[in-house]
Order: sequence, then C-alpha cells, then structure tokens
Amino acid sequence: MKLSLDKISDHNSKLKLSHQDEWDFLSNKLSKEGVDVDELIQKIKDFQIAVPSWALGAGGTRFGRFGIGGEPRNLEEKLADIGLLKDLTRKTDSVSLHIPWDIPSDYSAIKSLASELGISFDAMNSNTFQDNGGSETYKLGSLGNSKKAVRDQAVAHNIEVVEIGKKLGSKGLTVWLADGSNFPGQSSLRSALQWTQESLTEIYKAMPDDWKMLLEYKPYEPNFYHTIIPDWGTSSLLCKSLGDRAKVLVDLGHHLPNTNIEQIVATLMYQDMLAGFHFNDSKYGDDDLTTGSIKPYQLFLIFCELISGSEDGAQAWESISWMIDASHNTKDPLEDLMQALEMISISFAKALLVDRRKLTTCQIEGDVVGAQECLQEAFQRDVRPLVREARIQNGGAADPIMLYRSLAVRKNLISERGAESRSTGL
Ligand SMILES: [Mn+2]
Repeated sequence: MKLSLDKISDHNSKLKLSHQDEWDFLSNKLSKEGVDVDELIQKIKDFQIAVPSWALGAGGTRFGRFGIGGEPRNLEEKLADIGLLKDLTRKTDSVSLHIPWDIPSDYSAIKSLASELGISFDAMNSNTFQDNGGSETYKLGSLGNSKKAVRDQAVAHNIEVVEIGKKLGSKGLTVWLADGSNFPGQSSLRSALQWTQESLTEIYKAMPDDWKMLLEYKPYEPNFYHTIIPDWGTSSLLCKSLGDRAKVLVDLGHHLPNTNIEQIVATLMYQDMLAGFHFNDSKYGDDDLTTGSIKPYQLFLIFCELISGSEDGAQAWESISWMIDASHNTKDPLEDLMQALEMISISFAKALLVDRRKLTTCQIEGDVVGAQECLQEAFQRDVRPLVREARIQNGGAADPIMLYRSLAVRKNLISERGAESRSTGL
C-alpha cells in the first residue's frame, strides 16, 4: 500500500489550528530563552533511525505468537511498510536486514525499489543463534564453539552477510552472539573467548575498508550461566583487538536491571568506541518493549550523554548508528514503531534543550541542586509541538498514528496480503 501524499496534507490542514497555537507558544518561549529554534528543528529533522526488517511482523515469545494480519510476506513488502512509516513520520530512511531471513532474490530489483522509496540499507545482521541449514549445529555456540568446523561455518556465514550487504550498499555488519553456556563447567570460559576473538578477526579482515563492525553484548539469554560477550567491557576489549572499525553496539535491553547505561555511553564515547544503538525498553530483562514506554528519564539521560559527547568532540555524532530493535506481539508493529520513533524524537529534543553551559558551571562549582534543576527543566518540558513541527516541515503527518488509523492502513494491508500472512523472523 502506498500512501498518497494528499492524504497527509489533508490531515495536516485539519490539525493545523490546534498545532499552530501550541507551536507558537513554545517557539516564542524558546526564542525568548535564547534558543536558536531553526537550528533546533533542523537537528530533529536530520535525526533518522533505521528500522529492522524483523520488526514489521508480529513478534512473539516462546509461548506463542499472535499474527496481526497483513504482515509483509517478502522483502519487497517489508520495504513497502518502511516506506509507509517513512511517509508518515519522516523519521526513518533506512532498513537493517537480517540474513538469512531477508536474502534478496533479485538485487537490482530490490535496490531500485528501495531507492524509489528513499530507503537505504543500514548495517547487516548475521544469524548464528539458530541453525540455518548448514552441516554443523549452533546448539553449543557459533564463533566461540569448541569445534573448529562449527566456527568455520559461522565465520563463512558472516562473510556471506558482508557480501550480500556489499551488493546493497550497506556499510556495516552487526554481530550479536547467542554463544555461552548454561551450566558451570560446560565450557572453558577463557578458550571460548579466545575462539570468538579469532573468529571475529577473520570476519573483520574480510570486511571492506569502509565498513564497520558493530559488536553487541548481552549478559544472559539464551544462555543462562554465561555469555561469551556479556558486557560493554568484553565487547570493547574484542573490538580493540580487531581494529579501528570495530566498535561496541549498545542494545538498551541487554543490561542487568538498574545498570547505568548513560555512564556506559559516556565511557564508550570517551574512547570513541560507540558503534551505535538498538533502541527498546525493558522492565526486567531483554523485554523488547517499546522505547520510552518504561524508562523515559533514562532515555533522556542517555541522549544527554550522546549530545554532550558529540558537542565536546569525544566522538562524532555521524559515526553512531541508530536502530530500533524491539517487537511486541500484542501491538500492530507499525503502530509500535511509530510510538517508538516518537519517544526517541521527544527524548532527543528534550536533551537538546538542556542548558549545557549552565550545567557545566553547576558541575564545576559543586551546585548539586542547580545541576539537577538544569536536567529537570529540560526533561519536564512538553516538546511534542516541537517534534510535530519538525515532522510537518519534513512532509510527515501531524499525528501519524491518528492518520494511520483513519486511513485503516492495517485493514488495507490485510486485504492486500491476507489475514494469515506471516513475516519471516522470530
Ligand atoms: Mn539488539
């Protein structure tokens, strides 16, 4: 389904009056405070977040999966869904593919469809967490498996993913390993790390010079005694051994409860070691809940560190990749993604409004209360009119979910693709 742009302008003109009042009030106030409103809006407009190809179907748990209907049946339909999201939100202009779920059957057709929709190919994702028809099993690990034949197969898979990405114009490989052990004594902790390092070295050497490797970590699941890359420190250590183009990928859900993620971000940026982000939210573990639905203050604090790290020159903003990595099986995935994109934009906008000069003075002078006030002043602000204004200026809908529902997009997708269509993925 392709959205006619007239529908967006009709929708926007209906909401124009109420939006204009709210926006005039906020922009006047910001201008009086000395904020360069045009520059602020430009930053929000420019901030684009990749959508993974697996987030467009109903997610699932190990207990069950409840289809949403009208799910994309192939890569072409996945791109079409991202095109819809792009038209409505103007917040996403790239897709992150997962191999083997999304191997193109016709590369030039896929490339021309993507360019027609204005979508580029973000980092590629390899899959060695489930068996993919190779002769060896990943039951007891992949890149860090004790058997060389298994490691070789996993390395070859990653190199194949790079080759596929090269044909599409991608510039990055994301590696997340499910490797680890479920019981003490099951594996040699040190050897497993060494084998992983050796396998990653082979993959890194096979990447083109203008590619980067994004190395993800996770403390537990699917292995519950140990994972080979449990934390940012281990990931960082491996990346440093590989070379400058390997950096650490932070998935918000891949931390133990109450971990200070903003500090991890600050530490990684201090060393120019932050590859990118996987946005989601969590209450207990890797819950893959919608970004900002549980801990919006944490998300804001993370953005504060990102902005301060880039403005202070620790690490360039452009060197960081952004992607949503969540899926929830009780929501329409497109609506879920719109909610996530909105919350990410809101947190980013609030963090941009922090008076950093005042904050630095408070920090240096030891004004604890003043420093907290600086953050609260920005966090408590209602920036929704600002985010909406940026979206409207970019050609998006004033209220993407409202328009999506009023056009009955899901119903249309169900009549196009069927109620039982099922997207590839988990
Ligand atoms: Mn992830």
